[in-house]
Amino acid sequence: HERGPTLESTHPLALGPVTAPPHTVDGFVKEFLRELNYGQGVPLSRSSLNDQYMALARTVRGYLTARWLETATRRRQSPHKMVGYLSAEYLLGRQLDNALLATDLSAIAEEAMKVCGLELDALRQAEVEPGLGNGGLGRLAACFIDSLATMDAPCVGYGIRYEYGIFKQTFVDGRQVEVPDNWLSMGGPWEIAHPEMEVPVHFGGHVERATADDGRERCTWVPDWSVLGIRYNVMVPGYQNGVVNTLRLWRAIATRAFDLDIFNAGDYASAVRSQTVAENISKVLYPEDSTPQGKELRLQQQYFFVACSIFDFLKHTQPTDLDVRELPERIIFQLNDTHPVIGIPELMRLLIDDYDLTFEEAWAITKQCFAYTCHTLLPEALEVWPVSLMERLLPRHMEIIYQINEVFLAEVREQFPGDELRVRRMSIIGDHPERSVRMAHLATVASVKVNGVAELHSQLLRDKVLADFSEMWPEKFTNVTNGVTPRRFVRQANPFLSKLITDTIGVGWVANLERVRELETYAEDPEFRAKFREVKAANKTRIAAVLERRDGILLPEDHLLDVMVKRLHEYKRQMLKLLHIVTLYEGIISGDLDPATVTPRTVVFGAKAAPGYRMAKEIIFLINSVASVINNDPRVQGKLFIAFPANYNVTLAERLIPAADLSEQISLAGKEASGTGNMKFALNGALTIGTDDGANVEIRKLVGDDNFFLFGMTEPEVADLQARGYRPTEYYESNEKLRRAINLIDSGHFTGGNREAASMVIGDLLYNDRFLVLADYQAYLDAQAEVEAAYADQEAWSRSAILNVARTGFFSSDRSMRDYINRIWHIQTGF
Ligand code: T68
Repeated sequence: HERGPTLESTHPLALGPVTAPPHTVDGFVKEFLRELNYGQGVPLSRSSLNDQYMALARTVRGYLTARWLETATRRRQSPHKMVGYLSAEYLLGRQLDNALLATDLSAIAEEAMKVCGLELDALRQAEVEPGLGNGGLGRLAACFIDSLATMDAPCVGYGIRYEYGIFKQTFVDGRQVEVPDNWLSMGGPWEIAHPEMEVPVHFGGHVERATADDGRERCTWVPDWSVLGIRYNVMVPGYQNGVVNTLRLWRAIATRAFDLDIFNAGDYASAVRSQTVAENISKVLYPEDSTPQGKELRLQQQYFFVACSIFDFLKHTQPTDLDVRELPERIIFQLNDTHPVIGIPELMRLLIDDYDLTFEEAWAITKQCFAYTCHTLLPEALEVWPVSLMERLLPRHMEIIYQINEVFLAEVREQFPGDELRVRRMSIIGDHPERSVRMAHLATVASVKVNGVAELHSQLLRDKVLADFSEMWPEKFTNVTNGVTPRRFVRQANPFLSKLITDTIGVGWVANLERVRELETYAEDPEFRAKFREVKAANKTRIAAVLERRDGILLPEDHLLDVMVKRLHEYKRQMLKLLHIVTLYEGIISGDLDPATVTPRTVVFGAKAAPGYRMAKEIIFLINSVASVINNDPRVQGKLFIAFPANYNVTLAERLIPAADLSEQISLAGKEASGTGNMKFALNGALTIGTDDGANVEIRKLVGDDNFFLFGMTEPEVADLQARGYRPTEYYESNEKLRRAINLIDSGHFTGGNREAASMVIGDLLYNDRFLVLADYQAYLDAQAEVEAAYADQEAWSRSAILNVARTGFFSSDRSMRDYINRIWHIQTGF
C-alpha cells in the first residue's frame, strides 16, 4: 500500500503542469455534461436533481483539482515548516458556493446551468451540508482552514470522516427528537478517497520490554486489535488566489489480515462482526458540545485520527530520509482543544519505540511540536480519561504519560520546593473521583504555547483555570482572539451587503477585512444609510421566504428581528431571553403595557440540545410552548412573534444572520470562552445586546459603547456574588415583573394548563440558577428598553449598524491566522 515509484514519462501531457478546464461558459458546460454523462451515467434529459448536483459539484471540483495538484507540487519542491491542524470537528457547511466563489466561477456556472435549462440556485439547495462538528469549535476549525488557504499557508487539516455528522433536529409536540444525519447517502462529491493509502492503528494488548545489546531497555507494544485508517482528501480552496490546501479526514475500516485469521478458523459470522467494531470508530460524531462523555469509543476516535495523522505526516508528507531530530523545523501540530491531545504520547511512542530515541531526546523534540488551544472555562468541560481505561486501550501511551508526569513533577518540585499541594493540583494524573489523566494538563505541559480564544478568556485561563501553570511558565500563555471567514459569512451569506460594500470601497475587503473601516465615514451619509436599510430589508424578505419554505413559518414583516442562535446550554441563558419575551407578553395581556408603545418584534431562536442534556431539552420544549401560545394570541398579534425553526445549522445561519437587527449574546460573564456568532452578526450590521463576556468585550471596545447594548454583571461581580451566596428567590420576591413572568409560566398558561410541564426549568431557576439568570433579569429588561428606544430612530440605528460593520474587520479569521502564524507557529507563507 505504499506510494509507487516516481513515474518517469517524457510525454508532454505527463510533464504538467496540469491545467484547469477553461474559464468560459462553453468550457464549463462541456465539463458539466461530461460529468453528467460519464460520471453519473445519464443524459441531461433523464437526469435527476441529484445527478445534476453531483455533476455540477464534480465539475467545480475539477477546476479545484488542477490548483490543488499545483499547490502540492509547489510545496513539495520547497519544503518548509507546516501546520498540522488537529481537530475532531470541522463544521464545514455547504461546499458548492464557497468553491464557486474561490475559483471566481459563480457567474459562469450560473450561465452554464441556464444553457442546460437548469437553475443554479435549485442545485445549490440540493447540497446536504457536511455537519462534522457541534458548534463554535468545529466551525472555527472550518474558518481557520479557509483563511490558511487564502493566505497561502502550508497547512493540512486533520480530522475524522464521520459517517453521521451532527444529528438533524426535529420537533415533535415541541420536543426535540434527533434524526441521524446520513449526509453521505446521496454521494460525497467533494471528497477523494484513497483506500490504498491505509494506516494501521492499534489498540489494547500489553507492553513487552527487553534489554538490547547497548544495555538500554526497549519496549514493544503488542496490541490485541487493530483497524485501518483510510484517507479522504477534501480540497480547501483559497479565495481567488489559485491555492488549494487539504483537509484530510480519516475513516476506520477493519484490517484485512485480521479477518483472514478468523475466516480460517471457520467463524465467518464473527469475522464480519469484527468488521463493524472497527467501522464504528468513525461512525458518528458525539453530539455533546460542552460536557464530553467519558465513553471508550470517544477515546478510540481521538486516538484513531491522531495516530493516522501523525503517521501520515511522518511517512507520506515528509521525505523518506527524514531526520526526526529536525521535526520542530518541519511541523507544528495545533491541538484544537484537548480532543487530539493523545497525539503527544503517540509522537513520543513513535520517536522512542520506532525511531529509537531515548525518552529525553524524544521529549525534547515533542515539546516543540505541539501548541494547544483551550475553548472553555466550564470545569465540567475539561476532559479527563480514567487511568483504567487508558491502561486497557493504550497501555504503552499510559506508561509514557506516567513518565512525562514524573519528569514534569520533578520540575515543579524544583521550582516550588516543599509545595506538595501544588504538585497534586498540577499533576497530569488526578485522583478524584477516580484516577484519571487530565488532558488539559498534559496539553499544557507538552505545548510551546497555550492560548485562549478571546482576551477575557485567556486572562481567566491564566488567572483561574490554569493558574499554577501560568505561574510556572508565564511566557507559555497567550491569547488569540477568534475570527470568522469573511468569504462565507459576509461575501457569500450577504450578497446585497457585499455589493454595497464593493460598490463603495472596492472589492479588496474580501481578503483584507480591515478595509471595511473605510465605510465609517459613510455612516454619516443619509443616502448610504438608506441603501444599507434596503439591504437589511431585502435580507429579511429572503429569510422570510426561507423559513416559509423550510419550516412553514410565516414571519411577520417590518419587525425588529431579534435573533438568538447557538447551542442550547444553561450558561448561554436562552431562559433569560424567554423571560424577557414572557414579560412583554404578560405586560400586554395584563394591560400594564400599552401595546402602542411596544416595538413590534420577532424573536428567532435556533438551538440544538445535546441528546442527553435533559434541562436543555426542557428549555427547548418551553420555548416552543411559549411560541405556540404567543403566536396564536390575538392580543399580541403584530407585536410579538417567536420563530424557532428546527435544525439550526450553518446553512440556516448564512440566511438568518444577514437579516438580523439585534444579536443576542447574553451568556453569564466568565462562561462563554469567545463566541463567534457574535462576530458574524456584527459584521452583517446587527447591533449586539450582550454581557461583558468572551469576545463581546472586544466587539464593544471596537464598535464603541454607543453602538452596543451592554448589560449584566461582570465576571468579578459574578465571582463575588457566588462567593457571598446567591439566592435566586430574593430576586423573584423583590421584582414584580420577574415574579409575574415566572408565575405565568408556572401556572401552565403556555403548557395547556399542565403545570408539571415547566416545573423542571422553573424549579431550577428559583432554587438553583447556576448561571444567575434571575440576577441579570432586570438589567436585561433595561437594556432591551434601550434597544426599543434606539430602534425608534431608524437613522441613528442605521448609523450604529454601519459602524458595527465598519469597525469589526478585526474579527476576520485571516487576522486570527496571522496571529497564530506570527506568535505561535512561526511558519512562512506564500513560498
Ligand atoms: C466553543 N466551544 C466555545 N465546544 O463555547 C465558544 N466541546 O465560546 C468559542 O467561541 C468556540 O468554542 C470557538 O473557540 C465549543 O464549541 C464544543 O463544541 C465541544 C465539542 C466537543 C467537546 C467539547
